[in-house]
Amino acid sequence: MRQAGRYLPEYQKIRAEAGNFLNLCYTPDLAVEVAIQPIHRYGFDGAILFSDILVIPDALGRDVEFSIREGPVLTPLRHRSELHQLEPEKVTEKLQPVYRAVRQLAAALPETVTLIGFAGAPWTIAVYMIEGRGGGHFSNVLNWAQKDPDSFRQLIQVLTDATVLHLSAQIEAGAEVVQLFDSWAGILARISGSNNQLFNLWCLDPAREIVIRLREMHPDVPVIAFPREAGRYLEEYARETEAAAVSLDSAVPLQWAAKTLPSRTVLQGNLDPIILSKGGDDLQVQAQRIIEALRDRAHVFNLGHGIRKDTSPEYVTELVEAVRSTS
Ligand code: 1CP
Repeated sequence: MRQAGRYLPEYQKIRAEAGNFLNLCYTPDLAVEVAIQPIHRYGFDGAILFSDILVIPDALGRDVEFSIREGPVLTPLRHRSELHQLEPEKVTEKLQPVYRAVRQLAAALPETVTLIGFAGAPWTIAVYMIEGRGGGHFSNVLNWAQKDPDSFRQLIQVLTDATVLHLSAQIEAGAEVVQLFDSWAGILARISGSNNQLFNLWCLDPAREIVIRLREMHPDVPVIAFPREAGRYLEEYARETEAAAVSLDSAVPLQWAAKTLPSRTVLQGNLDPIILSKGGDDLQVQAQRIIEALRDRAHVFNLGHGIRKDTSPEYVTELVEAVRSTS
């Protein structure tokens, strides 16, 4: 999950200097510096590239801004007539600074630290592009997907192609693992009820296409997939996408996951970021519970979602010590 960011004073300082968030993402020296800060502070085994999932809509020519108070804001895409303006094959040209950052980061990190590249999954990016932001009722994106599935498919295909190109370029620049964030998969899981059709069409199928196309180009690079709040669709998702690893949100019951998810799938995640932000004995207890529940599985210790900005950096130190002392 996110490592850098607003909970770290050293990040705040660089963020203030950079002014605009996308500026930070597109200035390799600064992006490398903020990606390395948590590695220096905590000695994590993996470093995630400093960037954002919304560089894809930005590179596709949509207006994207990051407001300190509201988070990301985009000019909403509401008409199928606008789709022809989106050119996925141009994305890697615009995102060259991101690949330069990956290259510099790969050179700067200790050899033992794994470099993780990432992108948003097509459904989640479509949510931001159509709604113009992350929260709300999601009625525009759901209406479009259900009432005009042909043009919605066109959008998802543009985003699938752009994602494959973007992840492949990160791998060529030095990313050793890539993670696909489907942060809003839960909307589809909830409305799918007993019929998984919408979830499969817009979440599972594009993820499978991305995993398979990347594997053809880069057979040794694992893909971690994170369909947040996919609930009971997680088993089918893990099986059908063939992702090397799945990230578990904090609502996934671990005994169920350990027993049900394919044995070849590496499991990651699950610690509730709220528990980390509170620290104390409960943090120790919950970390042990996760390690214990996944003892017989290949497991990457991680959070169930991004770190909260009210998290004290000291609690992260305590968590790293607790995990290192038992595993
Ligand atoms: O260490 C890191 O921070 C790694 C880089 C990283 C990653 C992996 C950032 C930087 N963002 C992300 C992923 C990301 N971005 C996701 C997927 C993971 C998740 O679900 O959290 C999503 C949904 C976004 C979109 C986004 N960008 C949000 C969430 C808004 C919402 O709708 O809930 C926010 C707040 C941002 C801004 C952002 N991106 C990254 C940082 C450090 C920040 C905060 C920027 C700031 O104000 O300084």
